[in-house]
Amino acid sequence: MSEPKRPIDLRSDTVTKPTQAMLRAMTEAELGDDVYQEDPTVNLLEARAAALLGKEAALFVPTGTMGNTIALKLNTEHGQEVLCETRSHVFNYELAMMAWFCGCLARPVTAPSGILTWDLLKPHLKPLGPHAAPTGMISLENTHNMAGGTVTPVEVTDDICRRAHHLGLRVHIDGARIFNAATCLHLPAARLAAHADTVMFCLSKGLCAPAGSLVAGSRKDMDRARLYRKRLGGGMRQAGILAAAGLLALEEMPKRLTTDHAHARLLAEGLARIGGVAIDPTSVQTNIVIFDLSALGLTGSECSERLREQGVLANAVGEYAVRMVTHHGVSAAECERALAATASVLSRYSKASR
Ligand code: TLP
Repeated sequence: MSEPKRPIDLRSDTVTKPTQAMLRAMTEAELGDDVYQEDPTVNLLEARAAALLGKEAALFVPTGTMGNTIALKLNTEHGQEVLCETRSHVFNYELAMMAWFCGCLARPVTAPSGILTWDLLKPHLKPLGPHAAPTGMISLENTHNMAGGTVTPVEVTDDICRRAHHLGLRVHIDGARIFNAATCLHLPAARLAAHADTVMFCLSKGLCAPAGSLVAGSRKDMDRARLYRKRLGGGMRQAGILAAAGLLALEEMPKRLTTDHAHARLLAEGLARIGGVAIDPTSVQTNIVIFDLSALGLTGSECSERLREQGVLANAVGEYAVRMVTHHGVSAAECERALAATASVLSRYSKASR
């Protein structure tokens, strides 16, 4: 009997597994108690991350959500508003942590392609008034996940930072996938975050580490961040086991992200050829492909179910939208197979909708 084929998992780049080299490094890592700041591997990772992001210091945190929460807390006071994009992760996917932990209200601003500009933000800026909560900060997302992995041009980020600072407002970048953005722009990640006050990036997405993210910023902010991390229960002990994988993730993995981006383009171009699928392949800049099925009257969750039966995993991300994310664990051949499965599933609906 032939082995059943493993599913092609396009749900997210979070499903990536550590490489053999990472697993080896994890068993060999030098360890200490990181709450005492005595884990040499964590210390090394934090120094390396700070250097790569061009900041004075960085802090290792278990998740991107905790990193964003800490950064938002550093940049705001209770009772302020946080300007963020309508589809942003900090607004929709972090269990209202900006309200729960930071005491702030999100002020969502809709941007085409998820790319906020000063012109879009400006009408929403507010001083303290008898009725209005003042704007405390701006949170950007680069790449923008739910806008389809779009990349903010560096001039746009610079402009927002410069004008925000002029008004005394701080800027955070949710750079969960900042290395994908840097790869797309052919720029170092440090350049993308050059003028932001804080930046968070994840090791556990396209970079394949099993867990962990980093927040980077000024030394003073990172000292405070360490206390917030402890309050949130994120003070890990021999975390060097994870940091060892993180160091390799930073060393080895950014250079292979172009492959994920090429695979995403391949998926997008194939999807665009399937009748009833709405997607502009030229808008796919990184490793995230979001397509719309409203012309077929097929919901995202139904499509996801039908694809699962064909051995393809993809998440619904809207009533009629489905997301496919490429990563280290999927080859070009598997993308082709996923496309064939999608075409086969959707052909039933295109007939039904005629
Ligand atoms: N994104 C996950 C889901 O939570 C949606 C995914 O599968 O894409 N910022 C951005 C832009 C993210 O995409 C994510 C995770 C996070 C922050 C949070 O990271 P974790 O999952 O480590 O808390």
